[in-house]
Amino acid sequence: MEFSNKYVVVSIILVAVFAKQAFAATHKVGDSQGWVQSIDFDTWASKETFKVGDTLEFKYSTMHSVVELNEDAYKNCDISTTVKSYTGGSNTITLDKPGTRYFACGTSGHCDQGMKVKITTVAASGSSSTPSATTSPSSPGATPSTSASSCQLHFYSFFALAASLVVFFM
Ligand SMILES: [Cu+2]
Repeated sequence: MEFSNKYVVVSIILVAVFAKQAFAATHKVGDSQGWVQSIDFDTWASKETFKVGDTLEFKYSTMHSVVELNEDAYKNCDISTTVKSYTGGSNTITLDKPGTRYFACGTSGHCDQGMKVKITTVAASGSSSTPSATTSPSSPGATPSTSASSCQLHFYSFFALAASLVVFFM
């Protein structure tokens, strides 16, 4: 009896560890189209929930790049003063803390054409703590995305994995 109790504890720990990882989602900017000029990225971002630990994935052709800007530079599409810049066609950026980060394309003129996105990251713990400041003015009819439900699917598959491990060792 004591023996199996030990595995119950181990399984709970396993589930907790896997669940934490499973909830870290990857957000592909622009979904299947990627980082291009023809997407309204504010609308895209409004359908996503960005949590600490999640990653942003930028995929783009060589005519583009990614620059991280401060708020003022973002508003003015001033790509001359960057916080950080990324090139190469594929970049993964980790959202390591709560707050708002600003990204644009570093190619001249592209930011003005709409290649810009504001990402507001919320704390990962409280799953229902949506920030009050993430309202996007350009998306009145946006529906919630499927990323939350895919997170849950991951969670349940990891739970099943952990549970089967426990059964196996018992
Ligand atoms: Cu561009």
